[in-house]
Amino acid sequence: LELVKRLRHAVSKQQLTVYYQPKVELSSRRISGLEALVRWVDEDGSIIPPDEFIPLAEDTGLIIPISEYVMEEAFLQLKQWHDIGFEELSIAINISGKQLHLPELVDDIMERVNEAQIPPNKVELELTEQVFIENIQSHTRFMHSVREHGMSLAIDDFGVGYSSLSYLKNFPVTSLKVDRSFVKDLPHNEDDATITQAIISLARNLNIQLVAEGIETEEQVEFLLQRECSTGQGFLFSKPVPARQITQLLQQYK
Ligand code: G
Ligand code: G
Ligand code: MN
Ligand code: NA
Repeated sequence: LELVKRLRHAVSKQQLTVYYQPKVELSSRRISGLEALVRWVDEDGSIIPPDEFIPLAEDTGLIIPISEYVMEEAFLQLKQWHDIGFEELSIAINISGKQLHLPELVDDIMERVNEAQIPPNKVELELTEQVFIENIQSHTRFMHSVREHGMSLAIDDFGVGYSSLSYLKNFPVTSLKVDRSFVKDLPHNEDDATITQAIISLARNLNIQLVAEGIETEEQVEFLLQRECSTGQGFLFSKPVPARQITQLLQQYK
């Protein structure tokens, strides 16, 4: 309960901030997009990671103002990056299952996208597998509406949930993010190599883009490139960092 109080306070006192982690084109190492990841900066300046407060925020409804803050911040930041010459960049926003019950969610997102004057096709929403498994009609409607507005839809942490591959066929998904647990022990762990290979083939055959998460070594990049997985994210390229560090990275690679 104490934590709820502190979180409520943090939201109202604007102690939240957004970090960004690059999504990288593996062959060229160019940054193609950024994932927005919320951080809580406590009174003493220490950073509280989302794992420690997102579940609580979901249970208390605080996820709604938090998500509104993250989107507003991230969309305005993307607009700035577009304006300084990086028009191709996209932004990915994590959306929790709890938010999908809001009937106005897509309209609310689109209003913010339009206000920030960014093209909807540069916005990607990341949903975890759980959302697909629940198979609630409102979720299906949400996903179709997202696509009709021209935004992209990714399945985050792919492969760790109770996967039914049928949802890849039934939902209008544009990309899959291979969970980092499969990438961690590549290329040496044979089971992980087999699973990753299978996900790559699946995505290719279904015409869905693939992003490998948690890339930390050059060997992993080599493995993925040989199997034609073209995009990745991970500490090898950059940890999640504040916007100004992303601007520096962008200018370095230009
Ligand atoms: O940034 P980090 O890797 O610690 O993130 C941990 C988890 O918190 C990730 O699974 C991510 O999806 C989730 N998360 C981070 N930022 C947000 C956010 O703005 N909204 C939601 N719903 N989840 C987030
Ligand atoms: O579930 P989601 O993918 O949204 O979570 C992103 C989280 O994964 C972030 O909190 C980020 O810190 C973490 N992450 C990103 N890249 C790496 C990596 O290369 N290694 C590890 N261990 N964690 C990573
Ligand atoms: Mn994510
Ligand atoms: Na993930």
